[in-house]
Amino acid sequence: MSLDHDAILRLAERVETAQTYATPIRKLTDDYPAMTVADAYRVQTALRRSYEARGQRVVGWKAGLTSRPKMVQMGVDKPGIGFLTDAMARPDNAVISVSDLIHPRAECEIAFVTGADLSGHVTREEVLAATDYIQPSIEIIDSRFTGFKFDLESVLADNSSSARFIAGGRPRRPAEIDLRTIGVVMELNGEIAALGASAEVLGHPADAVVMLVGVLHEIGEILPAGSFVMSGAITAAIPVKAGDALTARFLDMGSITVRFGE
Ligand code: OOG
Ligand code: MG
Repeated sequence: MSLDHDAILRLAERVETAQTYATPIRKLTDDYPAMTVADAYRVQTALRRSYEARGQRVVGWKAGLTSRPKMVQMGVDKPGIGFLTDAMARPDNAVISVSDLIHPRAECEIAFVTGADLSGHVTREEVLAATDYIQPSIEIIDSRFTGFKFDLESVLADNSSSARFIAGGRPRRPAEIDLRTIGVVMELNGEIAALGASAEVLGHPADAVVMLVGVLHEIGEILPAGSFVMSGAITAAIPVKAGDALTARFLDMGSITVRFGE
């Protein structure tokens, strides 16, 4: 850590303003080149506290940059995490407004819903044992940085580009399904836009939850029972705009559809 407390609060405010008004900003390391990953998570924590002070509730967490297609697309080679609040949730079949987003992109992810606390250094088996069910999800990300270009420190401070998320499809118990071989197809306006399989996510999506719980430990948090956890995009993210319809189909787990409007 290298930034003082005032700088952390200033950066959190800068990010919150960009998120609230959908106005792009320079990446934070342009002005604070000494910023570390630990500083970035301090900014993310200040942002989380500010949203909570405004009445939003943290309902879960997301892992990001956990697949090779995402790392290649974004030019970042390490995963990270972000928080999810009730205000970011949208239902299946929702029309998602894009006028309060800068340059949204859609991702398909395997989500975990936990039934027991997880903390510290956990194993894949411990994650699976603590998982009530897994479920399809779509994440709408929206980097607050100009041109959707960032480095690891900047994107973590921007809550890992979190914007909206949708859960749907058919929930499955982790023991019923091979979590590595879930095929996914993303259709944009009826055309196949991306496809992949869940093993793209760190070899096994539960390992993204292992990583996430480890980062939570480093920032002094645990993953409480009842959390909704997204394990990270399986394919590269797809840019979306008003008028688009996106369907994510998950093998043996149903599908989720969202439409985008002004
Ligand atoms: C960072 C967030 C990535 C994922 O699922 O990989 C992410 C970004 O690409 O803007 O949510
Ligand atoms: Mg994501």
